[in-house]
Amino acid sequence: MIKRGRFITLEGGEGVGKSTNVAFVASWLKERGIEVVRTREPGGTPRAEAIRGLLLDPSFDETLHTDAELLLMFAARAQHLAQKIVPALERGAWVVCDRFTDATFAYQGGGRGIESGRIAQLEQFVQKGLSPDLTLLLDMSPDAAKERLEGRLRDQQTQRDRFEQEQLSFFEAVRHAYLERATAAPQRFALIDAGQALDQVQASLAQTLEERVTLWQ
Ligand code: Z5A
Repeated sequence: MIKRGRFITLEGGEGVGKSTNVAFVASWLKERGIEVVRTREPGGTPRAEAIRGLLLDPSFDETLHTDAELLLMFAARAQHLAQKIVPALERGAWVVCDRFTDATFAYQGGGRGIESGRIAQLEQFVQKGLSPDLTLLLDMSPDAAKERLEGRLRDQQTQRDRFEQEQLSFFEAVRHAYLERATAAPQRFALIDAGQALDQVQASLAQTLEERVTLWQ
């Protein structure tokens, strides 16, 4: 049997520190001699990034239908899997991805109210059984995460994207859906308290990686 690389995802609501900690996880693995491909969703390849642009752009004078949003997420994912994730795993590299299908269950399922069975059908169609080996769920109150994000939006003077314009109740539903998924698959998920100071968050991530990576090698 071909030994494939491991697939690690980081998940959580907006502003919980996924981008910051994807970099931390990737360098932790590289320091141990592992080839790492760092990527994100929606996006990760030029065409999938173009779909990301469509999904996040708040400037259209037309609402995006929830089914169209769901299908675009999976269209980007199909491209990302075919062009980047699967080839990397097959050559033995490890993939560290900022968001994946748990985000679809949380945002399009929990947030938008799409029935999870319909999302699971697309998951099966697009992923054909491939799923992450480990999902690091960065969890904190959406209220506190929003404050962090406000600081960043102020510093970088960037506009809110289509998701960042949602109300707090939307992000509370997203958090609830993530926690339900973590409870349903405790062997895949590791729950990290993202409300702690960054060095404590990264100490928790390092401890989780130490435990899991040792098991895999
Ligand atoms: N989406 C979806 O609906 N369905 C799907 O299937 C997928 C995605 C895949 C784009 O994702 C949107 O797509 C997303 C869900 C939707 N929208 N939302 N919300 P994204 O991942 O690009 O968007 P995001 O979650 O909004 O990412 P973000 O704003 O970049 O947040 P983050 O990556 O989690 O946080 P960060 O940039 O690492 O940190 C935020 C700030 O906090 C920054 O200034 C850090 O320096 C600071 N920070 C980080 N950690 C700490 C700690 N521990 N203490 C204090 N400050 C900290």
